[in-house]
Amino acid sequence: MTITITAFTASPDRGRGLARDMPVRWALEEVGQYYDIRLVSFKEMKEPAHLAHQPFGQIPTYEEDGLVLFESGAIVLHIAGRYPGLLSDEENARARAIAWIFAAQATVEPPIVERETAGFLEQDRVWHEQRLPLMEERIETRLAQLSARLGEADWLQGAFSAGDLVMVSVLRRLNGSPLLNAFPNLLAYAARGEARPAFKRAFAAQLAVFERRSAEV
Ligand code: GTB
Repeated sequence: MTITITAFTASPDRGRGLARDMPVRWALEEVGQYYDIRLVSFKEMKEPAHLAHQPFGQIPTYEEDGLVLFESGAIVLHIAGRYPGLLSDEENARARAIAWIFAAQATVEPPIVERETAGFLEQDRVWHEQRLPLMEERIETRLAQLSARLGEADWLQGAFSAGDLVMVSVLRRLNGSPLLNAFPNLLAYAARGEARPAFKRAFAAQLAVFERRSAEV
């Protein structure tokens, strides 16, 4: 059965590939699985049909053979477990690569999202200016720790894995930011991820949605 995933009809990232359908697309491209996309508007995301698939009214979702999944990390893990190419066959290496999926979304990403959200929603608050350096410090701490662990290696756990795919997806949220630019090995790591043919195909596919939509409106 064809895999179907959901993505924004009109992504607020304007084709930059920062929404969370991107790691799912990328994972499917890495393992060579064809997929269909169902585009959903902000309104449709909050309606019962979509909520039955994603209880929080968000994208992405994933459907395959009667399985409906949500949470981009869980979806990438499922793809990596089901199809070869994103997780080692060696048990310990596999477990450690999975740990990096969790580290990316549960440890590195939260301060990045906190600052992003504050930028969107709290800029007019009197305390925003005071809070900003604290938020940036938390991001810097995580990046410094990640940078120290990666060192001069190409990937976090031996060969490229689902852990790298999710970690690079998280770092991309800081594209162009001095916070990321301060860590040349992380910049090079993210660039290595973006240079992968599977990433390029996934990026082009989401960009095509944005361009088609822009031509229509
Ligand atoms: N933990 C969930 C997962 O990983 O799947 C989080 C899913 C999520 O945050 N989805 C967002 C969403 O559906 C889109 S990706 N938001 C609509 C809503 O909550 O009503 C997050 C995102 C959105 C926009 C940008 N951007 O514009 O750059 C980047 C990332």
